[in-house]
Amino acid sequence: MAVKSLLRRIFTKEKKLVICGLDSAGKTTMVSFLQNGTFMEHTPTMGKEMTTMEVQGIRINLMDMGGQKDFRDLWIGEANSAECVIFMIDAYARERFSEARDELWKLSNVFKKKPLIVLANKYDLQPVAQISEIIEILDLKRLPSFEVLPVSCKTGYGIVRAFMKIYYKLTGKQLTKRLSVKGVTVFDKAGIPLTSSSNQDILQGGLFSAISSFVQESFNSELNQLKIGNHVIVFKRSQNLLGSLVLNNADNIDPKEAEEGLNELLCHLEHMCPELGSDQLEPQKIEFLLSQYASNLL
Ligand SMILES: Nc1nc2c(ncn2[C@@H]2O[C@H](COP(=O)(O)OP(=O)(O)OP(=O)(O)O)[C@@H](O)[C@H]2O)c(=O)[nH]1
Ligand SMILES: [Mg+2]
Repeated sequence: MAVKSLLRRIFTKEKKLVICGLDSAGKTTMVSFLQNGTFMEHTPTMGKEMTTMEVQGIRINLMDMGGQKDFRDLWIGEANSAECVIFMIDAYARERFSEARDELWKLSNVFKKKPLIVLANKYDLQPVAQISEIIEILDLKRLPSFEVLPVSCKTGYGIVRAFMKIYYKLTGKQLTKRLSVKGVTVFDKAGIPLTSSSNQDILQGGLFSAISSFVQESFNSELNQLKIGNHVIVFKRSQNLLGSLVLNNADNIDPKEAEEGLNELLCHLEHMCPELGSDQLEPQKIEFLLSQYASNLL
């Protein structure tokens, strides 16, 4: 890389992230989930495609590499000039693991000098390979440093956690703490709770009944916050659903930020459940989608 462009990158806080992996691993789906907050279908990437994101003052140039055989020769050049490389693997496609290993090891010289993050994608499907199995099959223990993280670029499972790790490897800075929500509940149009997710037993007993009865009684009111004891409960409505988040007063979370997080979740659920538009509800589907996406909020 030329001196001037190297210096420009250091001084403008510009970082390059490259995402490689076999065709159909889900690389472009990941990039678009990061941009849109939900799943979208894409055509295969021809060659490579660059996307730029600005995250907490750092400009990230994300190079999404085409995974088809014809484009794999392009990976090494891009990986060499990146600060961090992601290798994505379809954790459901066991029959392609050895092909993935061979392609990953063609980049091994790159990983002697810079961090490798392996994203084990499609963790919404069953049965997926466990992380230990992926480490074994890709022979990762022979590399000086690596990290393997499970994600689903369809449901959003693990996306925030993975991005926080990637951001740290890329910039050496921690992303500001995520929401730290205590519990999240989704209700239907009539205010009937469909499903909850929490990282403690917080949604059992009194607090949950209080939230549910509040939603039932004031479903059409404009009220979007409630204080109960040490907790703040934030409500948000979408076209066909209503969501609530329980926050701990002591955590000092900006309720506006919590509302934004809740809104993103509801938009994702509405987008993934088009049947809601014709007044059909599949509670099990919503339950699964919430359990996967909740990893981004809790
Ligand atoms: N079930 C499931 N499907 C996924 C997931 N991520 C991506 N897919 C699907 O996998 C297929 C390939 O996704 P892409 O993002 O186009 O794959 P890619 O790695 O960019 O492929 P190339 O551009 O050819 O290298 C699409 O049909 C996606 O809908 C996931 O997490 N779960
Ligand atoms: Mg692609």
